[in-house]
Amino acid sequence: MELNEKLISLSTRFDIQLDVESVIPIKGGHINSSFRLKNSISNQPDVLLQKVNHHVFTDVDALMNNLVLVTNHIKNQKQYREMVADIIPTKSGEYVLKSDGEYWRMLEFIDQKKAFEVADSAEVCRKAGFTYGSFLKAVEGIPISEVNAHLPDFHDINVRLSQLDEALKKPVANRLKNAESSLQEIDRLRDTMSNRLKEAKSKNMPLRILHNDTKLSNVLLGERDLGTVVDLDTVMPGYVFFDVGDALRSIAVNAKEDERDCDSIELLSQYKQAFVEGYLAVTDKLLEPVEVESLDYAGAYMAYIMGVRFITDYLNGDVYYSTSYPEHNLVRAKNQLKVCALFSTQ
Ligand code: GN1
Ligand code: MG
Repeated sequence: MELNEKLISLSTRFDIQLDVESVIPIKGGHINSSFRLKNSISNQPDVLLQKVNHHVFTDVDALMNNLVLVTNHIKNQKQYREMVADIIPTKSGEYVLKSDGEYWRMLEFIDQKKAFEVADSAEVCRKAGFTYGSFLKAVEGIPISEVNAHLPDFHDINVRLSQLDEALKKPVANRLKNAESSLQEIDRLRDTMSNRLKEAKSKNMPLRILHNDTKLSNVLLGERDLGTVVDLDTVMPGYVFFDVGDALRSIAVNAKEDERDCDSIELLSQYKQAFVEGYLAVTDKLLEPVEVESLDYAGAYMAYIMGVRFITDYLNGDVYYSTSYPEHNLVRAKNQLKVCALFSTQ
């Protein structure tokens, strides 16, 4: 069956009035496949149909439990309602459709707000900070024990470094040499980064319910300060500097994460400041001093972890992230290590 035909046929299994006018693939994500289905029925929203990558998300039910839990909790708070998209269940009342060994879900498509790859003003950064900060606040009432850590140790640098060490034992032919300078940079910062995590643990930094993929393009912004947070696949417990750092590595730089020309990458301190201001405007009463202190190294830590993850996947032969050309993961790794260096020396 042709792809569009398949998508239209899958869409009929969901509980919504839908007459598909066209299918638009959504680019940008490295893991799931996403499609906007334009709806020709008036007063009915367009929808987002997504195939959840169950090779990466090996426990789709645990992921979906988190998504439903967090979405319902946020929707029940009037002031935050528009911060998440509606989940559209199947006609038999399930949140995920299992079909031919694949996992499909449907969400409301938000078209009144806009996603940014790279920030173009401090205002965008402030609103992104305000929205991600509001997310942290809005999920406060959920007992953390109810949230599944379905990708364990997701932002644990020691685990990521040991995955790199594993990859180094059997790298794909000819790739080790190209990775050399990145590996040296990773070694140089190894102890510093791993100490960050050690410190967080020893200082009893609280674990909170995080988004865990807070890049700029995962927040949709409009006129109001509060935007909509998308891609809730990695909602899991973690330390607040994971979310702030992940946001800063994309918000406070002038380039995309796969910009090849590393010399052109610059840190934009006014953007960093605007994001943090927006974030703290909502969370300052919530955060403990040890968490506020951690924001200083958040960007460096998360850019480092991305550098480690990208180079690991490069050495493994691009088995995790989708890539558009053979050196794509290497380019991403060098880029993120440059961003890390910029954050570390500022
Ligand atoms: C992946 O879902 P997507 O493509 O936005 C990854 C994130 C990385 C990101 C790098 C489950 O996110 O951790 O930060 O790529 N998600 C997973 O852009 O590994
Ligand atoms: Mg994601």
